[in-house]
Amino acid sequence: MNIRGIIFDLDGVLTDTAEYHFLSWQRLAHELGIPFTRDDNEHLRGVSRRQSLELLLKGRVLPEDQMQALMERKNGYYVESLVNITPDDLLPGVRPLLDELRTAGIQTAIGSASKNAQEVVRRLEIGADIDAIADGYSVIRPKPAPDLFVYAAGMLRLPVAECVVVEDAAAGVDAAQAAAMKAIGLGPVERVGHADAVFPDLSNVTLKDIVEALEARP
Ligand code: B16
Ligand code: MG
Repeated sequence: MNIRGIIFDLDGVLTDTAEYHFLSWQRLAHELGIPFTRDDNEHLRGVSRRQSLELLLKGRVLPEDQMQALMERKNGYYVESLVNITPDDLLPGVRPLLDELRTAGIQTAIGSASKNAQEVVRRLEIGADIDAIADGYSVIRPKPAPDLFVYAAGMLRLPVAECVVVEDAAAGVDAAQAAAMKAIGLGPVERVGHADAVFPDLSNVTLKDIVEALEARP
């Protein structure tokens, strides 16, 4: 395939903001008297803010104004923690891969469910390496709907068939495939084994590795 664009998920792919999401949801859960563990947090990987709250509430249904207030409270805690993010928080392999893609003339985008993606990109200081950001404000339907990645490809002005998605969440891999894009899954096969190619993370992963891994799949 002729790869002209790579669309990266943010949390779990370029950086690990999952810990900050965890601490923020845990603080909220504690205030509400609801148990919330690291295992519970794994189920929130790549999941939208609203769906995360619904999972945290374990089926309890609250009036809409209370849902909004709880999402805002959690986001306040999360935003407070973003001051800790520096370029050192780029996950292993990200910096060299972004440099290689820039040299190779491959376009790059972010396709993140987060409404805080712009701020995280700013703090990671990768704005100059990324050609387009599709985030939690870009589309209505969250992953696994294909919308966010189709939107990102549109921002790059590339056909979906020439874009590859890199994702750490099962719903993100589903979204890429629903958008008719090849998906690189990062993490355990139990989570992302349905991707077109799987790596543990981006450490030492080159453009050639990505192309060869995708070509190796029938
Ligand atoms: P926010 P990604 C996702 O980021 C996170 O993995 C997920 O835990 C979070 O709930 C979601 O963004 C929304 O984030 O509350 O900041 O809008 O993996 O899609 O980059
Ligand atoms: Mg993710």
